[in-house]
Amino acid sequence: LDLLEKKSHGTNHEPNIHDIVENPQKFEELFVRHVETGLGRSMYNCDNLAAYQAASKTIRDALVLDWANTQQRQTIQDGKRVYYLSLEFLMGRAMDNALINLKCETNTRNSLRDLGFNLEDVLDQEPDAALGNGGLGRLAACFVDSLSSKNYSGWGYGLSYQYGIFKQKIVDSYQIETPDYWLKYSNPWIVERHEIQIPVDFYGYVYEEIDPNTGKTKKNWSGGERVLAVAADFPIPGFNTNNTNNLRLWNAKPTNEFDFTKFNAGDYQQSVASQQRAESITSVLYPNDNFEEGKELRLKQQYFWVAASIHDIIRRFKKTHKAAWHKLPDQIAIQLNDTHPTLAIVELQRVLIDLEGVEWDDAWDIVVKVCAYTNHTVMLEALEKWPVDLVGRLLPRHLEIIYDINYFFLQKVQKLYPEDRDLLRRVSIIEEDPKSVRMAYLAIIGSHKVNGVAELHSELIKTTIFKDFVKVFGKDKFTNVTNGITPRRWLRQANPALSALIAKKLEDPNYNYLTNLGRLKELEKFIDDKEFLKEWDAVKFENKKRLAALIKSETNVDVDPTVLFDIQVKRIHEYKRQQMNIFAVIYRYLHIKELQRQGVSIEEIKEKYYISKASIFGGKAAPGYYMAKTIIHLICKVGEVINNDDTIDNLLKVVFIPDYNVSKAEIICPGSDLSNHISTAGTEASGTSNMKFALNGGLIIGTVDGANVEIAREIGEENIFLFGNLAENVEELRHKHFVEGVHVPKTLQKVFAAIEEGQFGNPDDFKALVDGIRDHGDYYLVSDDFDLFLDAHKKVEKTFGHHGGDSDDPAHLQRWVRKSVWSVANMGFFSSDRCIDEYAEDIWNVEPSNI
Ligand code: H53
Repeated sequence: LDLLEKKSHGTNHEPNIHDIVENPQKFEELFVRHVETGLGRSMYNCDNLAAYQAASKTIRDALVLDWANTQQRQTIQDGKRVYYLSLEFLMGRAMDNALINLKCETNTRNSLRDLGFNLEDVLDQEPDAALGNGGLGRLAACFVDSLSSKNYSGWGYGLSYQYGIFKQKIVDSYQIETPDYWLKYSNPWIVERHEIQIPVDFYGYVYEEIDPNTGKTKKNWSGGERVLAVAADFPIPGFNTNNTNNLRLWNAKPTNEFDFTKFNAGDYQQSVASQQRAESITSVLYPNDNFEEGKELRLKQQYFWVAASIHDIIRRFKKTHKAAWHKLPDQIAIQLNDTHPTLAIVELQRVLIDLEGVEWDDAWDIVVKVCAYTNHTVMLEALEKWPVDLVGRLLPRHLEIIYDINYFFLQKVQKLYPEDRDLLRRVSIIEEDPKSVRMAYLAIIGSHKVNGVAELHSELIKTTIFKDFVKVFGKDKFTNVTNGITPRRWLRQANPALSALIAKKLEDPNYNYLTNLGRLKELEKFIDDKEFLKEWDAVKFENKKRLAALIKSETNVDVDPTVLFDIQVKRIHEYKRQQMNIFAVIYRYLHIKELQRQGVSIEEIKEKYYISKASIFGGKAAPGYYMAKTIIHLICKVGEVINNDDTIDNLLKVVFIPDYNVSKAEIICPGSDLSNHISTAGTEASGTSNMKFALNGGLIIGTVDGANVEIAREIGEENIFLFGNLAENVEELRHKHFVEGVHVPKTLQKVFAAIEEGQFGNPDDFKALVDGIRDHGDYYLVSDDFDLFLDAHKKVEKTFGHHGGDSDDPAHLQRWVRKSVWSVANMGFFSSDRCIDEYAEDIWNVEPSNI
């Protein structure tokens, strides 16, 4: 420890982060060295991209020392470690975040200026690390930030996809997907660990042999195809601490074990080709959100990642604890982010019984104590089920173990409920027709805790999809950890002006409130301070201008920053109901046109009916999801018509921002007046963009769903526009649709009529969308919630008033800005730091390490 102490104070030769923070010359010197020797360029032809790479390398080199020290300290302290297994980490950009967490933004800005660069332009060169689809992947990214910032010893394990989530282009109002080769210029934030190579086997067969030590027969697996997992590490800096954890992503590489049979048969090309196939395992992220496609390569990805991670975790444990397996649950917690890593349960059991010779019962006891599972959805199409045949072919030994786990589990169930024969069928890991492995059930059985991600959701899983398991295990196994977001990225980084204003009011020049977000509550003191409300509103206005500039550059549409910005950005999904939003926009437009026809002037319309607004959309549709793509097409076509109607002044604009991603979200979230979180009640497990918008002072229009419920509780129901049918009524309404047919309200009928008349292009393009509601049961209850949605919007407009960007408007300040301040003051609960503390206490049983 003394040695570490010395090193972290910079007595070794390498510069550490503190040198760079305190000494701009040092930064400049290192920067130039990276340009000249690392990149092989001269300072005379160093462009922004090269500057980004050199600056990143400079910061990273320093960070790597904190990181190495952290790892050594954690090894010496030998406390319990947390491993967060997630198939997705939607990290976004790293450099800006590192500057903020390491508190060297100002120095870097100044140094870069001295060298002739502008920090923002340099930051803009970085491609997003977009190794995730949406909420689930971004949550994992927020969690690793919090693990570091709160001084936990916690690593992330994932896959290093060559291609992240596709890039979305809008061509002729349609979504087009293009590949995201994000590693084009190599990534300065990745530390390739070529020495960490773990062989992972697939296929093959199982055989029995006599264990020479015990004389008993034991099972063994001989794999038929071997791939190497090679580590690529991302250091994860904490805010205001030198605790720097690791995010380890695996790359698939061919082994050097050349296929000599093929080679000797003269088929050199083939033998090389089959080697190359190895790399395909980590080549691409599956682009579905809340939907499982069931492709063999996906299962291969899952096992590859899980096997490498378990092996790495066990190797680290054995270094200190040898074969003291009973200590494993005191040393290691593994969190399964959704069912994607469920095979970790099976792999850990296999390692213990087949490779380490632990008895089944002892091993299983350890596995269950180590693992915990987070569920993120109740939607059936998102729950993973793998065909038994496929699992048996790819992982023959694992299938046997799954059957054994199931056998012992069903025995237990039978003892508990001998008279309920059907229960066995219902809770079996194996579904009979078609024969498949229910991964969620396996995850529950192999974990000591199962959590949902918002209160409502955690209650729902206990009464619907996992009801029988509550009966078997008791309700204490099921718990809730409401999601959160990291305030470092989603306040400080996304909204420098607002975070500075807050720091000023809290008299916290070092921004310590960012790791103690409850302090926001102190803003309530200023709620009657008119000058403060004006300052607050002025920040929002600047952020809206920044967003308007993004919209201009992305869509070439001019939006007036003084109008209400009404935003819905998230993955496109029927359950999230972007279709309901665009239908409401159409209704508004038709009504405006109707009023115009009656001779009402634009001024009068503004006076009596509608305030001016811009409806802003963004989000990707899964490439194979026809309905979602249709919704995008409709939004774009409606935008085309409305934005080109020069008779309506600035009353209404509709834009679709292409390629919504983390770095765009950082501009979009601070720029909202209002954002939409309008999923059918009971379908959105939590939602996290609701939190991002609210933390940035935007108000919310939303259904009584997911975390909206808790946001309303925290900030006060009078500060959120809630509407719509409740989760408890959804089943009944669906049944009613089925029995009586769907009742489409007059308002929505008008919208459908306009679409079918061809006002927004070829009506055939939208047939499935309209028919799905009117004639095919309206599964997502758009018809039931539509008028309630319109009413809620009326309330929004009354509250917002005719603001016109004029900060002196007392009515606007009193009605709207006050709500904005009050909301932010009460958003402290939604920090992902709070989530991590809850996981640590209730599920992992770990404490922050001593720094
Ligand atoms: O996970 C988020 C939730 C959100 C939920 C989302 C999610 C995915 O992004 C992908 C698959 C899945 O099953 C769930 O839809 O409500 O906020 C993080 O928990």
